Amino acid sequence: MDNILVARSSMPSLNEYIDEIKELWETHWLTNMGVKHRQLQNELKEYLGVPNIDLLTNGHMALELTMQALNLQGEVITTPFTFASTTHAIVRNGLTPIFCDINPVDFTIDVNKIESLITDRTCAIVPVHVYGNICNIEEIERIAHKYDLKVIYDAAHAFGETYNGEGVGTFGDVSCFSFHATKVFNTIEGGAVCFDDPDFGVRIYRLKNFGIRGPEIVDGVGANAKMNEFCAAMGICNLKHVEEEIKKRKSVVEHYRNCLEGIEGIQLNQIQENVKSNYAYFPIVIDEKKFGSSRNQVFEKLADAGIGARKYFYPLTNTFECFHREYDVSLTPIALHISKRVLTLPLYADLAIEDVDAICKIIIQCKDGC
Ligand code: T4K
Repeated sequence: MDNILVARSSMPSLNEYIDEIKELWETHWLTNMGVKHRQLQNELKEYLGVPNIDLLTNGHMALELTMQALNLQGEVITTPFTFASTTHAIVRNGLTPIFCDINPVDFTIDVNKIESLITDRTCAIVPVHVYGNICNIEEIERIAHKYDLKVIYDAAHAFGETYNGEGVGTFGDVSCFSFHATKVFNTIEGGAVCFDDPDFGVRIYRLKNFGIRGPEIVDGVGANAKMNEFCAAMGICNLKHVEEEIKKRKSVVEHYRNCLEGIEGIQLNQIQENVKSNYAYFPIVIDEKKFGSSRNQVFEKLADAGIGARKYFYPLTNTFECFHREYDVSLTPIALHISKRVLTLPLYADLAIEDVDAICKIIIQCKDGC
């Protein structure tokens, strides 16, 4: 068996991509909101069912510039069970992350614990649709409304999902997507913000282009976060195949479920009601006492066989060295518990069913000791 990694980029055929980028050799227009950028933006707006969208260089800049564009100040309630990006975007904006625990069922923010963390310095909530599991949108909306807080969803894992038939990008003030190479839909590197308020759209557009308002006016301290034409062209190609890709992911996930369902000590990712899933990740949580082997032992056994499962998301962001123990991890006990037990198994559209079988076999062999 060849090495199998946790993800594998979806790619169009080489000819399809060449056809899409050919005209760039005629126009010599390679970046700065060109034809491909505009086309992809329009197509994604429709596909995601959102009122407004802007494209950026990556999901991280989507988060970082969103917080800047909303002029946030003070404390932001978020979770530590996420990729570095979510927390770093908050800290890099000079904001203070206040870590809320997650719920043990779908690993999203525990809405019952948000209100006790709100102070007169709280300005926003940044929940994460982790693994594509949709947060408790109604409750977050209720709390945000009650305390007049902004809501920025980290929707990096939730591309194309719907909740009660509505695109996930329509919830909160802003939803930030990632189109990284490892995601369900990729533009090589890329990201987007989805939002309702046109004024926010003006601000984010300027911030992604150095704060330039007009040829002779620069009235914002912006960054450079423009998606280039080659990335946009990759997105145009990949978008044509994304439904098929999600279908293939679904059958991989169903096969995993069939193989691993009901094994004592293994918790599978929950299937959410009213959610059209994109099958972004397949996490399992291993309870050593019941399963007989630890997450780390299973991880090592898989690695020995050339299978690159990943510990997304371990360590928690509130334990990162760069924060020098500034945050008290005992305040997020469920997140800590899950992060020590979670393993994200390989998942991509072309993962062969025989490979899923082989992965599951190794895991099952670890039952009652590796
Ligand atoms: N918020 C959340 C919740 C996120 O998860 C992320 C990103 C962001 C925000 C920020 O979005 P971006 O700024 O990235 O757009 C990967 C991705 O780089 C990252 O995008 C992703 N989350 C995170 C969960 O996973 P690493 O460091 O684990 O990636 P790496 O290089 O180890 O790749 C993982 C596997 O993917 C490889 O084993 C093989 C495969 N792969 C990788 C690359 C780079 C490919 O098939 N093709 C490739 O080009 O972070």
